[in-house]
Amino acid sequence: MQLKSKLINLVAGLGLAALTTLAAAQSAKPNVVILATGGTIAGAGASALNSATYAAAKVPVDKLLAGLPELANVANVKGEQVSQIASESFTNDNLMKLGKRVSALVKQADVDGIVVTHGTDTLEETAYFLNLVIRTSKPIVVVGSMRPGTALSADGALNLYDAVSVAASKDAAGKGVLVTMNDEIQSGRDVTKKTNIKTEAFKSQWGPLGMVVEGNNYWFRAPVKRHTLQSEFNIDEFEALAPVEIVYGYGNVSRTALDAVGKSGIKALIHGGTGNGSVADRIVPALQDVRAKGIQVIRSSRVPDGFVLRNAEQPDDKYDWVVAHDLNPQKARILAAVALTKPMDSKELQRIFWQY
Ligand code: DAS
Repeated sequence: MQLKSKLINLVAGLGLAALTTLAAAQSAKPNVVILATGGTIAGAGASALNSATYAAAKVPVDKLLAGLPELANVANVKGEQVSQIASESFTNDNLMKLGKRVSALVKQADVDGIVVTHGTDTLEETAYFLNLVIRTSKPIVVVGSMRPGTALSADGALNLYDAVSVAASKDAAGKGVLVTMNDEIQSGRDVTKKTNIKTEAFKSQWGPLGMVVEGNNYWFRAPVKRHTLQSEFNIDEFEALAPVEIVYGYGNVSRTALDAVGKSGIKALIHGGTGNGSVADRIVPALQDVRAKGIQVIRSSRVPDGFVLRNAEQPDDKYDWVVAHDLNPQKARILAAVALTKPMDSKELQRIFWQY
């Protein structure tokens, strides 16, 4: 009888020790929350050969995490399904709902980092939005994939592992919102989807901030524009983004689209011009009419790289227009939509475009 009770005590003791060790190991690991929104990273195709033909936003976050047990090596992860959509269908309401959740989570002492899984089509817009309005130095990493998890050489699993690894890293704090795609760590402000059909799709004209390889971060530069804790914008202080639309410049362009958009109740119009933000001579009066209605006019460019010079292609001082600096039209829309949640004149808006 004595031997039996000794054996039971021994096993109980060993079990307790193992549990204590496990608990200690878990408490030693950072806590990362994964907010899933949909996209290809949650996509599924009919066969392994369908790397480009598939349905996005099908796999729930719990299944994504269950398929990647290696995440437990780097962090204690929890998943939340914020939405399940292809990101080309994102709206300002989707951005606000996601941003409010991120803002609430980063205030929690038991949250060390956030990962947002997202479609790649508008990933750059969401990453820039969070970069502007979330007041935290904790790492926030937005991640997607160019191929569904069902495809040969799918990129989602490693992109997600990299995202969690970076979000769990102390050295990723204070660098603004980050994007991990294809082994690179990009700035959420600078990165854009440059290619629409290969895994090396995301680039910044100013280069990545660094790389992540086998769970280790290698940093080579840091952002200089204002973000997160240094931002004057805070998602806790507004409930909706300002309405802003984009019109493009091209040969033979007419003012039809611009006139229609100018009547839609917007607060700013982004002109994605040719070259250095050039405006066709027949479009200048149309933009002046828009400005005369009190709508801000912001000159961006359809050309991927470079930046729009103020008073170069157009007399911005004279017309009371703003230039988008190096921001492409879709990023300029995000900044204007955030900035114009507050009343301001074009001089103040131009300062914001220089600083963010
Ligand atoms: N339609 C794309 C999107 O959801 C799929 C993707 O690349 O994520 O953004």
